[in-house]
Amino acid sequence: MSKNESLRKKLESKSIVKVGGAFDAMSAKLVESAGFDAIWAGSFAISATHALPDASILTMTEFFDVASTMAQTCNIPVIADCDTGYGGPTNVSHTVRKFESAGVSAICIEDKIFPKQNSLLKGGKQKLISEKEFVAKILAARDAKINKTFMIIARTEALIAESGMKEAIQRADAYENAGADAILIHSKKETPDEIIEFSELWKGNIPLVVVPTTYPTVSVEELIKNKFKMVIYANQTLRASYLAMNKVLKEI
Ligand code: SPV
Ligand code: MG
Repeated sequence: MSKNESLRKKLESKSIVKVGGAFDAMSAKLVESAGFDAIWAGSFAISATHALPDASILTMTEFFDVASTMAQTCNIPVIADCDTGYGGPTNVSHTVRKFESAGVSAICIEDKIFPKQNSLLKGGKQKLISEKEFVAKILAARDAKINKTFMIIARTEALIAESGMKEAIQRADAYENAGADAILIHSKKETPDEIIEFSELWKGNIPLVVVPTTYPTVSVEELIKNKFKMVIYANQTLRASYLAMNKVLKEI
């Protein structure tokens, strides 16, 4: 079974798919050895390893090099965080072709303006592109994939941008109708209330994904109870390595 098929199968058969964030092949291997279902090649962590902020500064090729090395070295699926898709629909088409042919199993693109700022940045300016513009990116992504098992995860930042629950639901519907294979609903709140409200109101039929960085105490059971099918622990390996390296270096 291909890694793409295994990700699809896990989404169907498991109560929830657990994804661990990584920033290079070594951290990705550690995520794999720890028993996670898939690897998140996160833009925050990969930018940080270049001593850069998560603000659309690295190029698509730089993110691609990291994700493709992970895909070459790991036996579990890699999900690449492709930010805003590195441009318009044509850039998204090219991105899908590159990442899919390198053995990455899914890309995630988000509905913010380029250049974007990290969703959790204190005082960050979070601006969305229009629903119509983002739908055009999803259509381009859907049409560019060669194998139907490759996944396009559409991430709405409507709650991050404080555009309201109604806007988040409407966008998730539009993205599903455009051909997204999953919806990532992101929140910067310190409790899961907002994403739980979203899951109660949204009547979509594709898997719902969360990144509980600001509400890390939410239990997997609570996520399962609220119909979430994938949870991404986005930058734990980065934080762990930063703390460990700092400690060891200071002790020398
Ligand atoms: C990342 O890990 O790059 C993400 C998740 O996109 S977050 O940092 O929460 O925006
Ligand atoms: Mg990111």
